[in-house]
Amino acid sequence: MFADVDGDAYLDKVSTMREEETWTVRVDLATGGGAAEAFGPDVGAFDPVAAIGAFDIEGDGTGELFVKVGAGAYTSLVQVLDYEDCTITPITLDTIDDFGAGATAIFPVGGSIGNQSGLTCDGTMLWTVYASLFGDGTSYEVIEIPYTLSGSVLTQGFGDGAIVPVDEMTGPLFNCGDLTLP
Ligand SMILES: [Ca+2]
Ligand SMILES: [Ca+2]
Repeated sequence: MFADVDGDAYLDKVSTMREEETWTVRVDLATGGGAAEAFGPDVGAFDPVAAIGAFDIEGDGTGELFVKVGAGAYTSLVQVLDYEDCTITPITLDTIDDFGAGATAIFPVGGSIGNQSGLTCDGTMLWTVYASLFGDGTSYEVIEIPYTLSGSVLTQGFGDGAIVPVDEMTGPLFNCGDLTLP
């Protein structure tokens, strides 16, 4: 698929390929050059790894790479990677309570009627969205947690919760520009 990764307004090619047990995500710049990064052997064991595209999370002019690295029956796993100076770097998490700090930035997107997970981008931050249906089925509890990107680290901020009636839910699943899950 094509996306502007380096911010020069020319579309670059983002692709994934498998060599034996290892998946690689690869960027070929429109102007020549590029980069590749291999995922660990535990990634893509059951599902094909697929490039979703690029979106500029923090608005610095260069796109971050979004790659589907796994999927269950209802949920996909989306990994976010940084592209900078011909190098692809997996983005890691810095969390408030240090639980999960340093972990690779991989987020669930999808879910069932009862529980949904998603990602939202507002041009300055990335938000994780979790919605769970109350037992009476009339409304969701929606929790949004912001992450600020600096270099190749996403730093977690304090989350916000809201109660949203079922008929006002618009499906918070994946709202980062034109990106759609493959
Ligand atoms: Ca470009
Ligand atoms: Ca960026």
